[in-house]
Amino acid sequence: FGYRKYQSMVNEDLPVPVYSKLDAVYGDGSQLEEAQCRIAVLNSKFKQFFGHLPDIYARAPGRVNLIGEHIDYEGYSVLPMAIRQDTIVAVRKRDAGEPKKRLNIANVNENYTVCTYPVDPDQEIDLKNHRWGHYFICGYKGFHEYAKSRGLDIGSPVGLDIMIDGTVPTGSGLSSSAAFVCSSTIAVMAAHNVNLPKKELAQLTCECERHIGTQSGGMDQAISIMAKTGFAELIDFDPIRATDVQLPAGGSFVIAHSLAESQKAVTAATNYNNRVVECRLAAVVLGIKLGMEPEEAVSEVKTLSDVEGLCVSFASTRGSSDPTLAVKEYLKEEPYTAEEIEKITSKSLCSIFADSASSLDVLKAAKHYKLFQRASHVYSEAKRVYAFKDAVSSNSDEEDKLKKLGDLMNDSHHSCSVLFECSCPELEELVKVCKDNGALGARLTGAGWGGCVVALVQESIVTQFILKLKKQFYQSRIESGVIRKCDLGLYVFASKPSSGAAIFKF
Ligand code: NG1
Ligand code: MG
Repeated sequence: FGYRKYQSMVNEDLPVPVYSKLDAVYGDGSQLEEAQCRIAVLNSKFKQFFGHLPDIYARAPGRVNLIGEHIDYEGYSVLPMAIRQDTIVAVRKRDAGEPKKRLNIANVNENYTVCTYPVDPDQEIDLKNHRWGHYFICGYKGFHEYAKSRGLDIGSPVGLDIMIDGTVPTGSGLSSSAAFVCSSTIAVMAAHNVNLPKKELAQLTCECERHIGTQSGGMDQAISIMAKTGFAELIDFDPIRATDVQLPAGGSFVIAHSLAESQKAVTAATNYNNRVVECRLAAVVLGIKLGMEPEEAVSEVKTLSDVEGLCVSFASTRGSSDPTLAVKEYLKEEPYTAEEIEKITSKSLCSIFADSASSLDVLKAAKHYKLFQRASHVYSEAKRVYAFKDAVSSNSDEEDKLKKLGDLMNDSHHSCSVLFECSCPELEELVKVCKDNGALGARLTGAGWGGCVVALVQESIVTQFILKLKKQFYQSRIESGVIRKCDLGLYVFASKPSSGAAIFKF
């Protein structure tokens, strides 16, 4: 869009920090006490299970995305912040001589039964049988692939004992998956005495998580690794970069769970990966309509950002710079059938996606393709991210800023809901309850189809606001037994920007 690139001020060239004390990450208040308790439990369960203490711990936080949904995989910048909830992975590398050469993955939460895998960095992950331990293997495989491709000497693979403790609610759009994959990758890396610049690790962990079968963009891993206390980050891709964003004082972000769980790894073919495929097709069709040869478009165009330049030059013939003008002109609102698209591309959809098994699953499940809606969402959402960043850095007074940010969040939600269709009835109800009770803006966060809402609320009314949500959204669900009253604090809470991944060696 010809926006200026923001000057980077962060530490993406530094390696993951290694600490010998918990307070470097968890401060000195109740969070520190909680962390001390978690480590004590991890250690005692580790000892009980494996007969030793762990050598090393890695932690990585979940995140809440403030704005910029479903555009990271299209190459556009996003604006998340890390939350305090995180995953800690404790690991001990078995000596080469020790028996039982397995990867043993246990969890302090006994609902997650122990998973074991062979000591084999080349193993295939059995995607048809989803197991929670697969997320660790994503990091394990990814780190070894990286080491191999860079010629790092990490010795031959040995058994690992692993114990996990996660506090990011799962299926909630707060990236429990990325917290798990990032902490696992870092734990394996640290166990092999390697450390990498954060930006390299952000790229690597994004590739790691794709082993689970979702065609993810890199937002979650980038923020989990590069976050800094007190700042949200504008994340750019290609190359990955993070720019600190200081949120205006007087505002607070409240996260509230819709209680609809979204199991992205299981629903990928109809939800997440479906949208990735639709965006690619929209980009290819736009490219052709704007003058590319079909063959060239099919082989070169991967994302909507690849054809943005063409869309903008089209718009300029109309005296505008808005890429959605080209979308309106060249894509029809009615859904496309596969045959209609194949006529434009002169190539069968199966051959376009022949190299991606998960995309072929999408084609099998899809009835039609909503190219107009998906492209309109992506281009407009990409603009809202910069508008958000600009509003934060503008000179207007805090109240105006907060109002502007809230409006952008509301527009983002509307676009996700109507154009990208990644909302659900529970999220719609919760967004409405938030707005009815004074939120300046409220939107689904993360992939959607369930999970959490993030609401921007005046700091002065946060306590009151949360009470209202409890009454108007959660009370009936407590009465009908969906959740327990004592767990409410896990489902609705105010959140401050927290710090990124770290390694502990005590
Ligand atoms: P969550 O909410 O963690 O499932 C997913 C993707 C992001 C991004 C958002 C939508 C993964 C690991 N994460 O997040 O990259 O595309 O959806 O904005 O797939
Ligand atoms: Mg996820």
